[in-house]
Amino acid sequence: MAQERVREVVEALVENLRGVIRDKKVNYDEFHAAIQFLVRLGDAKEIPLLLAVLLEATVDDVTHAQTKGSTTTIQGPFHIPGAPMLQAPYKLPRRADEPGDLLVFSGTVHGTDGRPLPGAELDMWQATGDLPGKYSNVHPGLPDYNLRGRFVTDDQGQFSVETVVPAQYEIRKNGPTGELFELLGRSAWRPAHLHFKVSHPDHRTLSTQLFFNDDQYLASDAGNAVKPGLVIPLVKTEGEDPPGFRATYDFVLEPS
Ligand code: MBD
Ligand code: FE
Repeated sequence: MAQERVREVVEALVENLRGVIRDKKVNYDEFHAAIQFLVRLGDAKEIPLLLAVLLEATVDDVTHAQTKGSTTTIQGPFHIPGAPMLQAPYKLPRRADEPGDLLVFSGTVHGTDGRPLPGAELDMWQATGDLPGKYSNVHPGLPDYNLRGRFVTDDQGQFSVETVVPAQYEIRKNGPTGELFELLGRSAWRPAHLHFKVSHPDHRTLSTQLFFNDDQYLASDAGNAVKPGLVIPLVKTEGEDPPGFRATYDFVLEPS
């Protein structure tokens, strides 16, 4: 980052924080409690989590206000680069006894000019189907890259991937972020969601999430990530064994 820019942003940040100290007459006990909180946050490795839920939606807003592509939303703290490249027919890696209902998620990727984009890469990750949802490589007890994978669109710009319906996610209660939410009287729950980074040469990479109709946490997402265009129906598949769900979405990338 250019030194000039670091100065500009850090000076504004410090000036704003000093303003809060003056306005609220923050005292020494409170100052030391804030330091302790930040130390605990770091020790618990929750700095990415807290910044994602408190601030990332605003970064998304200022970055993507003018986008002509699909609705974006926050990437969140749990993306892991280098997820397995899948071979068709695509199936996110999952355990033999993976809990949850089967989900076939399909759709297309196209440009803002309406042309399909063959060879677009979708990097997809999600929580498990048991409540509250858990992420591999984050929460213990799951195989590496469970429910994480990358795959590409076919020559029609289409894709289809088999996975399970994710469960709603709750920020853990026994960590600094969960304790802060409790103190603020805020819900620590996120509605069930699928995460995506969609990329293609000469196009802007799209980071987004998809949610499902009728989720009880859509209006109170702890991550502040829900936007109207990102809520899709889960359609029950009739007469299939085992029974499951289908969902579809068409991603639109803008040229870079
Ligand atoms: C998540 O799963 C998530 O996606 C975000 C943004 C914050 C906390 C947990
Ligand atoms: Fe998530």
